Amino acid sequence: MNNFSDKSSDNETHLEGKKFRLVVRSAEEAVRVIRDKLGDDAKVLSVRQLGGEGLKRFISSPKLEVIAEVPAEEPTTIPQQPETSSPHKSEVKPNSSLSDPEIPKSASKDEEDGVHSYDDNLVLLKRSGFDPILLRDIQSWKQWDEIKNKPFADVLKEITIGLSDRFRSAEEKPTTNRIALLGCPGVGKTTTLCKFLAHEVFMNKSIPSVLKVENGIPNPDDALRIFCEVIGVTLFREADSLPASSHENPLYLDFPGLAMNDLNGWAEAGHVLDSLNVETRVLIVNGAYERDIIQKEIQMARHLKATHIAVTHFDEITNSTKLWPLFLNSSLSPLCICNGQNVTGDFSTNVLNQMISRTFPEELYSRGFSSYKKVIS
Ligand SMILES: Nc1nc2c(ncn2[C@@H]2O[C@H](COP(=O)(O)OP(=O)(O)OP(=O)(O)O)[C@@H](O)[C@H]2O)c(=O)[nH]1
Ligand SMILES: [Mg+2]
Repeated sequence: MNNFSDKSSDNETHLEGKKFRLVVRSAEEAVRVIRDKLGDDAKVLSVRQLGGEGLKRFISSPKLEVIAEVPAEEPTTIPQQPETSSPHKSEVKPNSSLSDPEIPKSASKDEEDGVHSYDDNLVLLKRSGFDPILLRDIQSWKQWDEIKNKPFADVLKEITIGLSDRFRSAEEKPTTNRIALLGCPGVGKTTTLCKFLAHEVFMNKSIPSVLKVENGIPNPDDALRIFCEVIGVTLFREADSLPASSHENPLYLDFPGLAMNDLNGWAEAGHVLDSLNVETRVLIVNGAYERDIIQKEIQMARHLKATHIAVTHFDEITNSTKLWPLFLNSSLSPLCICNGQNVTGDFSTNVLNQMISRTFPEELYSRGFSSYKKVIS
């Protein structure tokens, strides 16, 4: 990785195909430095906040680390991704966050022999922390009778295929130019909004705006205000003066937390969204919460006609299998998964890959299930 401070700007032919790291205090500074030093073709690969995690930490010392690349004219090798995370680039990796299953000795022997009974397979899945409701759903699949007595590696493969097919066959609702992020207090709405803003500004090169809605509930905005200043986004507090929204100028709406049992509050938020012509209504849920709570949030979100769902705190989840039934059985389109507090990254819109990568513990994969990668590529 190169650093600007090490480079002389008159050496431009040597810049091609290289990556550069710069630390800036604003998006405007980043754009200027990249254009002046690297030229118009340079692309931003990733942006990360420096100085601690979370919005609150960000405001004490707002600095951004930007990784930019000058494309090679004829690239001969695939450029390496920087270490910082970038949306849409999630890789499928086995998960090690679920508790390791205590695999019965007899099962290991069976597996060596390639022989498995139906019961052994279920025991292995249960012991690995596999969600009981998901397991029940899977047992109701038409092809389960064929799958269930296969060797364990094949059972995992078939489950991966079955889940992926069901995920893909659900209707994928496109997003519109006005996007509201809604949900219970403290679930990560504003942090997720900031991640989208950073992605719009740096990756999509669009000019988003933000409307902060109060709706009778206080919605303090110091952190959001400073973040918007740093990345050059206008923050509106009144709907009267909003600019027209378009693909290049999307509008994001930051709502205060809606109390779980306050049905009127959810319905009222829905009316506000109707009056502002906001069609994309994203329910933000904390994936680390109990399934019943998330289920209740999904029910409440019907009162404001939510269209999409985004899951935060995926980094803190020990068992993501509970999320499958929520994704597959609610009518909300999965929009993104958030993996941490970093307000400029740590999220991916490739929800399927994220889910598959956390569905089975590594221990299960390592038991001879080498072909799973081919299934979801
Ligand atoms: N580990 C982790 N923390 C997160 C994630 N998303 C948000 N947080 C943290 O969760 C806390 C709440 O985040 P906010 O974005 O302020 O939540 P909010 O829903 O806007 O909260 P209210 O506006 O008060 O309702 C902050 O400490 C965030 O840093 C995530 O994906 N992973
Ligand atoms: Mg908030």
